[in-house]
Amino acid sequence: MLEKKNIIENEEKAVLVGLVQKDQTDEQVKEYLDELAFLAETAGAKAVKKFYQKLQHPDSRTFIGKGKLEEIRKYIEGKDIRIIIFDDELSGSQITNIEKILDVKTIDRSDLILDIFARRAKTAQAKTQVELAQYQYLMPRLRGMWKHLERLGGGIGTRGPGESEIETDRRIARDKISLLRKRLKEIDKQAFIQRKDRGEFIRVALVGYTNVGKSTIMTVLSKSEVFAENKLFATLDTTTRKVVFENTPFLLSDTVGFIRKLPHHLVESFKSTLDEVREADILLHVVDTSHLRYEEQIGVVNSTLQELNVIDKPVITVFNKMDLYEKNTFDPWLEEEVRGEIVNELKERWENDLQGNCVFISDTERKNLEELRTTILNKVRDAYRIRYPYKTEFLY
Ligand SMILES: Nc1nc2c(ncn2[C@@H]2O[C@H](COP(=O)(O)OP(=O)(O)OP(=O)(O)O)[C@@H](O)[C@H]2O)c(=O)[nH]1
Ligand SMILES: [Mg+2]
Repeated sequence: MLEKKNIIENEEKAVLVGLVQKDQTDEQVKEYLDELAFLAETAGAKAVKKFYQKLQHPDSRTFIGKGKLEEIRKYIEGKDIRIIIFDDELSGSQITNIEKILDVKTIDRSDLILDIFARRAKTAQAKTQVELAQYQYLMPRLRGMWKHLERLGGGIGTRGPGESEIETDRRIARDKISLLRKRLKEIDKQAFIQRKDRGEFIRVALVGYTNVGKSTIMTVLSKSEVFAENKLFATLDTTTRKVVFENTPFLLSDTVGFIRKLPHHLVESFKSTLDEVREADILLHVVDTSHLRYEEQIGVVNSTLQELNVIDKPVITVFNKMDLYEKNTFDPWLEEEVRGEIVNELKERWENDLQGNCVFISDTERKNLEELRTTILNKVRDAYRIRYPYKTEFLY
């Protein structure tokens, strides 16, 4: 029973559902659903329709209202819709109640993100971390899962699950969780020893929302190929390269991207992958300036860093994808001069806000990379000076 497989099959058609709660605008939730569609696509599904509803508070039984559920049921009737994806976390009983009405597999955002992470995990560390998060997520939802199977007639025959079967599953899940924790501890120990071997180099870590261009920047700066693609969570494992700018060496690390509402268990279990960020001397916070909600993404990254207890580190904010920003923002006929003014205004605003600790670049078009290199080099040298006030060989 407790076997995990990918929840989404290739090209499965999906319907997305979002809730506009108090303090949220329709616009916001529509964009959240666009992001959810991107997540679904990354997992291999195809979003064919989005529903959203305004409610002060989610319905405790079915999350959205009965009327809206009925509307969705009517829509999917006779269509080949295989999966319903909610943008918010659902409880086990909410999933059961919704599935009872819609008769289609229902999952939530956390489920989807966990599924993507599970597909993308390559190293033993990433695999163990994801599996741990999956079991933790599953624990409080076991009862709902049995009911689901019972209704679909799969796996357990016609008889419903007894308490003892659910209890057995709970025990298996608990054992599995403690086993995975132990395994992770072993892996962490080895990783810690490896990191210590890296000696006295200053460490710089790339952080940011998913798909902003961290791996692309890593490739450009380290002159070695790092996997990048236009999908979410292309990177799960930390990659570290030694980079030398003008005789000054340092270590540059590429890390897993963040996203809003990252499942809590995932942040927990990815803590060791994120040690690289915690132990870094300098952070390069990469931003996708072309994204409509880039300011909100900056906020998500900052609060995730806080959750990880990463505070008080020097940060260089790298406003990336300036090419795409200009393409999206400006009409083709707009004069060069006006464009320049608008871009300058944006730059000035952020330079004021961030006390000059920012750079505006396009890494695919190789724009302003020299400025980025100089900014990093200066910060790295500052860090060496603070750490080794009497040593100069690192600096020149
Ligand atoms: N137009 C444009 N596209 C860019 C730029 N930088 C990166 N991209 C594209 O953005 C997509 C994501 O890039 P990645 O480097 O994989 O992003 P990432 O931040 O490492 O993403 P995750 O590992 O998934 O968190 C790729 O398709 C890149 O080609 C840029 O300056 N301009
Ligand atoms: Mg990446």
